[in-house]
Amino acid sequence: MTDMSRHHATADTQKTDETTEHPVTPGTGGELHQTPSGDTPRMTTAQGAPVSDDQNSLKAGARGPTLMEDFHFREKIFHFDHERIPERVVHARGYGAHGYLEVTEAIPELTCASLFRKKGNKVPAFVRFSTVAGNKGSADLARDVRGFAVKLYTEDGNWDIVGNNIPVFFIQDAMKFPDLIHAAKPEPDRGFPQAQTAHDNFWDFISLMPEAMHMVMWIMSDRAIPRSFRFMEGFGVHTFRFVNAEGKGSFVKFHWKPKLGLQSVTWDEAMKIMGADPDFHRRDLWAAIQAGDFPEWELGVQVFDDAFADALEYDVLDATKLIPEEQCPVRVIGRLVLDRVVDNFFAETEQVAFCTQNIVPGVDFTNDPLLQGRNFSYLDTQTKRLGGPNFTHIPVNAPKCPFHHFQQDGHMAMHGPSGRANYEPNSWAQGGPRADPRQGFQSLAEPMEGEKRRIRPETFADHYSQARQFYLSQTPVEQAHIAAALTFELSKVEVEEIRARVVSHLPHIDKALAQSVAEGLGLGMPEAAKPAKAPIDLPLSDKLSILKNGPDSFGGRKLGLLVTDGADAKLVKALSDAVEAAGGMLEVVAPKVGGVTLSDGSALPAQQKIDGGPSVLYDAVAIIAPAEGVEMLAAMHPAKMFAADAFAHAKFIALSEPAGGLLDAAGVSARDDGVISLDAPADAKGFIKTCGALRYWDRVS
Ligand code: HDE
Repeated sequence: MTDMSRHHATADTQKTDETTEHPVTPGTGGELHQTPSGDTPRMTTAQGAPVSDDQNSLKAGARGPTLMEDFHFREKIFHFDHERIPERVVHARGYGAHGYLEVTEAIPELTCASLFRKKGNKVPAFVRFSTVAGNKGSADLARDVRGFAVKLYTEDGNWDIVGNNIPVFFIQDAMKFPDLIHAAKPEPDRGFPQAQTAHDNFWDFISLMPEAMHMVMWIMSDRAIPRSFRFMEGFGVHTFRFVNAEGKGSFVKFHWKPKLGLQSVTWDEAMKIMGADPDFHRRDLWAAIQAGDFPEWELGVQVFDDAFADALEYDVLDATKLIPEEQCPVRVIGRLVLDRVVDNFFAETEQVAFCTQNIVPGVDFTNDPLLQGRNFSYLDTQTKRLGGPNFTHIPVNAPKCPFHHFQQDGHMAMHGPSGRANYEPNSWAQGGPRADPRQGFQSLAEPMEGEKRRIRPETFADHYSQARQFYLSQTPVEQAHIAAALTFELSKVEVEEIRARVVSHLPHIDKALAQSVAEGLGLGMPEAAKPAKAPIDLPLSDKLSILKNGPDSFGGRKLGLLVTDGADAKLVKALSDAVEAAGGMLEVVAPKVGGVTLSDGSALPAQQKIDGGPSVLYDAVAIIAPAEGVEMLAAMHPAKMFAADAFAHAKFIALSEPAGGLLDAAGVSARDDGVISLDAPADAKGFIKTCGALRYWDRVS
């Protein structure tokens, strides 16, 4: 890498936002031609030859043909032609960052993983968040599961926990994954719709796969439209094994809990954010890390034994089921902090290769048929995507511990075994690495028996009980969002039988939900589907709700402040101080991006011009403007939408004395406890404290 950094722009030069002055000399064709100066390196070809002119190809005469011998031109175009690699078949759109995992509680009694031997152990981590269905260029706010893939570079090798922000999955057996994904992705004849499940193929498949019903409740909930990666949970989904030094195994489920609490947006906001800022989530992560506001999650584990597993009403090998935290508490054993953005998106985020089979001594798989299938898929897909078996030579994928093996050659081999020995056993003095029966990876010595058959176990047959448990554990607002999402999605389905077939599953979850969706679709209530196993009532779990687990803090959240010339400087300052004190962020929105002149004559720069900064981009809004300013805003459609949307999306709104006029102009005559007057600077602190509730849900419930 040091060699390469001589030739490439360094991380520092890439990240600087300052411009530099280059001496400009006229090129032969009269174009601007920049020459090296100061710290600017001299441009070279990829082979290192210095380049004299990067504007003009080599020609026979000023107006003559381009010459084949122009190696700089040919190399430049050739490389450009090869810039793309296949995008991930799922999870194509994603965003990654570096950080670390620190162990906060040693658990040697549970696992011999070296990482968990001592409190305070710290290993580097790379995390990539993603959506599933959309392509690389799709919008961040699509209704979808979010990938939450974590690579831990431990001293015993790389450990990948390739999870999601939803703790269950659609299907029980990996055999159905290609069908699920084909059904969710754009329909094959027409190539649309992009990044959404609101179409016939998806719901046709779902309606015929009742095992998906639990996951359907989650993806129709606000979990599928998170406010930011920073405010979502992560789950390993499958049941894994911990294995301790005595070879004793226990079951384990992995959880990531965001320090800033959970938060989602509403569907109407999601749709508008997709237009206003399709990069909303990646921009948020980048900005938070660059501001030193490092996102953090707790690593928690649910650990249990065979007796606990056997006593459950369902099978812990079934990935469509979870274990409620009330039944098996999450024990926090570490913290994950993301503190560094990537130097290069392609080299790191695009080329990172997560593999579920990357585990370390002390961790093991279970027989979950979905996990077993994934263990084949990830290695296979990386070979296709990254062009060969040497993807572990790419820095983001390479272990950071010493590694020695006899694998060699292949495309793009960066290193190989040195010396004569490239096989084992051998009798050479420098004979290379040897397996270590004591320290090497040991699988849990789990007894196996049974007939060789293609079969789904009986213990996987209950498809509705946990869907019901999830739905009934939500607040009324959240339940209403699930009903609205189902109605929205099924309204995009053209074939009525498919809509009806989906609705026929809902009475097993909740009769009122089924009724509400049927009514929303203008559909008579269809006969209920015949369940493989009759659902039962399970205890409710508050931990399954987002709103019951809100942060009660504005920390990490963003206030949109709409101002005009003449806005009260003292109010603006008080508000800005209150946001800062709460650990939040403030973005100024104004009629012009150049900003405004405040009442005391000082200049306040804006980050957004009003039509580029709609209120959907903010967690709460404030409008501070004098009477003339309000009059001006009232005549501007984006300003009226700013106010009307903030109100419709149940946001807290602070208004300086005449600013209520903008709400009136936007057709919002109602006022409630979520609309707060900002009469004096002293009111600012109280407003931001109130914003800790994130939304004034009473307005819409
Ligand atoms: Fe994946 N999945 N998956 N998946 N998955 C991929 O690997 C697959 C499943 C998940 O940021 C692919 O590198 C199969 C569950 C994440 O790079 C591929 C099955 C969960 C990511 C693949 C599943 C996930 C992937 C595509 C059913 C949550 C993105 C590109 C048996 C626990 C990782 C790639 C990143 C990516 C296969 C089901 C999470 C094709 C066969 C369940 C977060 O290998």
